[in-house]
Amino acid sequence: MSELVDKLRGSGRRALARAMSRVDPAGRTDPAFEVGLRRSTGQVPWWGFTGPPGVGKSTLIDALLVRLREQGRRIGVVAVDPSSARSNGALLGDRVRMMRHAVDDDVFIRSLATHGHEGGLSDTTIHCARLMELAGYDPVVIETVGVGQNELDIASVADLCVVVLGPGHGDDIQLIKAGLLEIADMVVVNKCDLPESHRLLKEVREELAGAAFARSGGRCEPLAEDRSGSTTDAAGGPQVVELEAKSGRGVEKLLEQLLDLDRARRTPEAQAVRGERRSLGEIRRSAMAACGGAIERVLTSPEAKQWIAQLNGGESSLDAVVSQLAASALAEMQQPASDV
Ligand SMILES: Nc1nc2c(ncn2[C@@H]2O[C@H](COP(=O)(O)OP(=O)(O)OP(=O)(O)O)[C@@H](O)[C@H]2O)c(=O)[nH]1
Ligand SMILES: [Mg+2]
Repeated sequence: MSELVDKLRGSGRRALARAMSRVDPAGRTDPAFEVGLRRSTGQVPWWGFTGPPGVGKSTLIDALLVRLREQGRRIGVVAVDPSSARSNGALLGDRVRMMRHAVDDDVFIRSLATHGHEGGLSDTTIHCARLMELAGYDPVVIETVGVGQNELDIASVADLCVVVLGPGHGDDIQLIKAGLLEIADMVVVNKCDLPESHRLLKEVREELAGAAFARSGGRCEPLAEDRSGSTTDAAGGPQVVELEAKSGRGVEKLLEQLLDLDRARRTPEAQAVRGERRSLGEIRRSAMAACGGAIERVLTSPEAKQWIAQLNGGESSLDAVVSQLAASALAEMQQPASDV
């Protein structure tokens, strides 16, 4: 397996596409391959773009791709779609948006459906990003749709989080309230060619000012204008960038800021933090999935019927039933896979 990992190092798109087909969407990737991949990656910061559907994430990434290609960079893009909420047509949308790069050997775009993974991110996303890194794509960009609290998962995977918002997407304010801004290294307000963007910008800045006020323990920290013209709060909050992805206005400046952040995240210290954070996220996601699956299986067993009757008849407390369930689920998880 490690030879396969070695072969992929700096490989072309055909080899990479073949390797990706080995990454099982159900998450049962060969453990030795997975270990080899993990050991051989982690140097490249991954750039995450998240935000409501249709806000312009793919258009923005496409515009960044053009500029990164001019700098001679090879870029990998993983576009994740929550399959439950979207049609196949929409999934194709990301590719269409970035179609002009399809013939470019140095841009690799992979669209992934999430197959019910609540966080929108699955092990497959991470494996694909690792494969791209191994094949020499740098940066690796991950696009996810911010549809709710679970989307905050991107923060455990990406090293640099760009939250994209836009006027006319009614759920923006809810997302802001749901903590989306907290995971942002940068907040992009896109579609600033539309007049309604002023209101959104105002709301975002107010929310960030409120968060900065809370962080500083109640001192008033005014929003400061940095040298590139975007605003940042003095208490270390994210920068707010005004953008028109479609016309390209503001993209150059955003890229400069992204590259600055990217450089800062290539130190050995940042790499160590990244490794720990990714591993914690992977363990958490896998363990949650395994526990959830085992609990569901036990709940449909004859044993569970007894517990339900006992609870219903007032013979057991809920705590007692949950303890029994947990013990049975644990035993289930510890059985060899062939016994399950
Ligand atoms: N007016 C305006 N429209 C834009 C701008 N950027 C993108 N759009 C349009 O917004 C629509 C959605 O763009 P996408 O890039 O597909 O948005 P997305 O966030 O990737 O969408 P999903 O992947 O489906 O969530 C398209 O019709 C774009 O042309 C902009 O700066 N101004
Ligand atoms: Mg998109």
